[in-house]
Amino acid sequence: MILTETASHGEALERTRGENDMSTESPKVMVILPTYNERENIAELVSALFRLDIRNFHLLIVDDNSPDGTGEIAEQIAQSQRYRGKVNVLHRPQKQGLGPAYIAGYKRALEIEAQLIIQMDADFSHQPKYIPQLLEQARTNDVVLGSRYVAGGSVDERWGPIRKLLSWWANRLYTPGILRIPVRDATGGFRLFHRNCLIGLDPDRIKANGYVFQVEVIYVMYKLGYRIKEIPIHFPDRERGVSKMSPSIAAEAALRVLQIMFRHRGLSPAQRRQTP
Ligand SMILES: Nc1nc2c(ncn2[C@@H]2O[C@H](COP(=O)(O)OP(=O)(O)O)[C@@H](O)[C@H]2O)c(=O)[nH]1
Ligand SMILES: [Mg+2]
Repeated sequence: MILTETASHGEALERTRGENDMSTESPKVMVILPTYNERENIAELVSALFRLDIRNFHLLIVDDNSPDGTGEIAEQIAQSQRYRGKVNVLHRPQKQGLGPAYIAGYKRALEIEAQLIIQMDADFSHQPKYIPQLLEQARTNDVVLGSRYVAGGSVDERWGPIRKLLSWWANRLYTPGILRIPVRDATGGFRLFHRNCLIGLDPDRIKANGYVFQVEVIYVMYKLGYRIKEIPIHFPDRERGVSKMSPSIAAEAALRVLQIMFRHRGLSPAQRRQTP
C-alpha cells in the first residue's frame, strides 16, 4: 500500500524522489539487530542473513550487555575470518530497552555510511527471507515496513483470540485512529529506511521505548513526508528464549501513543534534519 499523498505531503514526496536514487551499483546495506539474551539465536541468524547473499551486506549487532553472553558470541562472530569487516558489534553497558538500542544503532549506522538500514528482531520472528522484498520496494519508497496486517500478512497460529484481538485493535484501530496515519502495522519492528530518512528523522527526537518506540518513529517519518510502503509478512513467535511482552507494557503503550501525538503533531517536511 502506498500512502495517500495529502496536499501538504505532495511536495515533500516529489523532493524525496531524487534523494533516494538507487542507481548507485550496490548501496551499503546494514541490518541492525538489537540483542538481549539471544545466545540461542544469534549465530544461526547471522548465517541465515549472510546466506541471502546480498551485495555489500553488513550487520550491526547492538547488545546491552546480555547476561547470557550474547555480546561475547557476537564479538567472536565479528572477529572471525568469515565475517571480519562485515559484522560490527555495539556493546552497551546495561539494558536500556529497545528504543535506546535502536537509536544508538541508527547513529552508528549513519556514521559508518550505511545507505539502506534494515532493523529486525534477533529471534526469527522477523524472517530473513523477506529482506529481498524490502530491498526491492526500497527502489521506489523511503521506508518499507514488514506488516502483519496488510493482505497476505499474518501472526503466529498459536496466538489465542485475546492476543490477536488486542494486537489487531492496537494496530488497525487505536493507533491509526489517534495518529491519523494510514499504516496498518505501526508497532511492527521489521523495517527498512533509506539513509536520508534516518538523517531527516533525527534519532534524538524519539523519546519512547518498547513497542511505542516503533510507533513514534513511523509517526515522525509520516509527518516528515517520507513515502511509506507495507509488505505482508508472517510473524511466527520466537522458538527459543523468552518474549519480553507483558500486559502492563501493553496498557502503558496505549497511553504513550497519545503522548506521541501531542509531541509531534506539528511536524512537517520542512523539519527534516539536513545533516547527520
Ligand atoms: N539491545 C537490546 N535489545 C533488546 C532489548 N530488549 C529486547 N531486545 C531485543 O529486541 C528484539 C525484540 O525483543 P523481543 O523480546 O523478541 O520482543 P517481543 O517479540 O515483542 O516479545 C529481540 O531481538 C531482543 O533481543 C534491550 O533492552 N536492549
Ligand atoms: Mg520477539
